[in-house]
Amino acid sequence: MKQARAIANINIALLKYWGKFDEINVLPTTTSISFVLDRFYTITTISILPNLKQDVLIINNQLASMDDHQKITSFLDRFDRHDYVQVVSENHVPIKAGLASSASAYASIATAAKKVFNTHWTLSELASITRFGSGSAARSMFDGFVKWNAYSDCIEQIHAPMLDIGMFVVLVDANPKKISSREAMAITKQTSWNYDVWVKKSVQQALDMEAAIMNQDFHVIGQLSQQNALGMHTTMMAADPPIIYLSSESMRIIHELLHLQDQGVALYFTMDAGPNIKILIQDQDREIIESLLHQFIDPLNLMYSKPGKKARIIHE
Ligand code: 2P0
Repeated sequence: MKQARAIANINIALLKYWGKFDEINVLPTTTSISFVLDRFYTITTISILPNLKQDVLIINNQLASMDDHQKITSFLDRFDRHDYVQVVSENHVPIKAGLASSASAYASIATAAKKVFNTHWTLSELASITRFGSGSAARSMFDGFVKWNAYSDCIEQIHAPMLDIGMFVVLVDANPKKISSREAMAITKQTSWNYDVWVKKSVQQALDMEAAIMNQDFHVIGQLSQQNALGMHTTMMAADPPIIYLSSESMRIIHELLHLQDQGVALYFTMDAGPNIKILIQDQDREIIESLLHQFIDPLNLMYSKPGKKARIIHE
């Protein structure tokens, strides 16, 4: 029996990927920039077992749905393999709640698959393949700040020191979302009247974000990140039918955070394809900001994470 086990963290985009220029080749319309969070991860073990007549996929102790089975099997077929495998994936992420569990899932599957199928790809080639599982997963393959350029299949680390930052995740609702990111971004791109404006704006934001990362400028990074996320959500709301991931509880928290910002508290927020809110801070401010957040967020729904590491093999 041959086996490989890999771990991958979720990543949170400071500039978002929301729409494909080319759906078949998974090429994004915008440059996205992210970093991984060490608190949320997926561990995947892939085993080549004798006598398998098809792939066996177990996610969180349950057989994968038909849909997931088909997606993961076709993803594994990209590895020029000669065996069926057993894939056992454990998600340590609230599934499908806009915390990008598909990113850590596919990044860990890709990393374990490369090892078990003995595929001779560079990390860059592997990351590029990973995007076919889930676009955002490709960004979990690197340390530090990671960039995926618009119209490109190239995902790479930005070579700059990591800032001493952290992120609070506010869990607003851990239920599965009603519409997948894949479907929602396609509807947004096709129908939203302000989608092109957001894409155009993101060109300058990407240049500014990269410069801010090079300059280690936390405030510019935070401001750009917040503007970009709010912009992404306005494109969804302007779609037909409108896509609204943010709930009334998300909005209540956003108003409280804006109020803290007005008072000079150094925090910035971002939201993905779900109602949860992520709050970017400098790690040195953690204690004071946490006590401020506790005034309007149940501590049970608040989780803090530092930046994590790239996807990697943990056991063979
Ligand atoms: C991101 N999201 O940049 C954005 C922000 C969600 C909101 O990437 O179709 O699940 O599999 O490539 O990777 C979620 O999109 O979409 C995502 P597919 P994916 O993190």
